[in-house]
Amino acid sequence: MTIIVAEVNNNQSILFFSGPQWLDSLWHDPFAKSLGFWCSDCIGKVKLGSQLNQQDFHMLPVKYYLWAILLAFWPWTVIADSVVSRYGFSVEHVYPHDPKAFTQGLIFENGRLYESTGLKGHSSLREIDLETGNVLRIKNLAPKHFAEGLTLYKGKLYQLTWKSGEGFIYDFDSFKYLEPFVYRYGEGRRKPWGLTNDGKELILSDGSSMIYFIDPTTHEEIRSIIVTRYSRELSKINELEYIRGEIFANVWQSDLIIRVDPTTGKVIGEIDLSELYPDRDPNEQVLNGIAYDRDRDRLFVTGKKWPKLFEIKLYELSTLNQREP
Ligand SMILES: [Ca+2]
Repeated sequence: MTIIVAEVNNNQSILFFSGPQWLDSLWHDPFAKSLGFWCSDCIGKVKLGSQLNQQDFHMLPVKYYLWAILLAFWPWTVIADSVVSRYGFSVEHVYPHDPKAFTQGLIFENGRLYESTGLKGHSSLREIDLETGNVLRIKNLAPKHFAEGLTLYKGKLYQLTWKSGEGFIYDFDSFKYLEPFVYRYGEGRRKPWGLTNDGKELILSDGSSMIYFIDPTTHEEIRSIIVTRYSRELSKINELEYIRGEIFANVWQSDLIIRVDPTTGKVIGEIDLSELYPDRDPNEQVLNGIAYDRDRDRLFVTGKKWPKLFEIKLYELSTLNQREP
């Protein structure tokens, strides 16, 4: 049997195969850009676009066979309520964005964008005119800092740094530095990535599958969730935006934005943005940066060193309720 895996729009996948074998199970992992399959006498996981011959199946690691056994006894009724809605998008407006800005945090407030840019020697806090992309105000960080996520909570801007051990809190109106944002969440080494808030607590990611809820005053961790997609942990959670009761999140090096239930950590929706800016450098110019205009219900997205920032509108494509592990 030969299987050829192709990918068409919106992560829809097509399998072409010769031979009479019936595929008993098929699951698609867009984050690994792979397809898993399980047929009457085979089990495997292949990258999209690849070609496999039957003899390759016997070369697959033992763990896939163990996975097959697990799948056979998987309690499908438990998964039945794990529904991930899929969203398409339309581009409403395209705005200029500084192609040197290594976007790590992005928010929208009072008609303007506020951005945290990363990389040592290039890290900054910026106020940006949406229409022109012009930087209206900038606070450059010391070269030793690598800035990360950004959020606005009760008149104060909270900006993370990746490895400096603490972040910065500024007065929103004056950009004046007020005090450090002390990292007290989690355990062990703390290297935060993304930041947002729900009006009560700061919400922080660190590149793992964890999302932490933090008291804005004491900086103590209140609770945490583990992001899961079809009961599997999903890591590399990056830039965040709290939007109408959900956490929207970039997943590092992925073209998908996930929508996470803040109570359970379950992925309840995903937006495929692979067609948004296809001309980018796939290694460096990764999708990162979500901002929301509450007053006009506008959603803005961009990426690291993207020359453009997009206002997009979402529409529901379908609801997946696959028999996925
Ligand atoms: Ca954001």
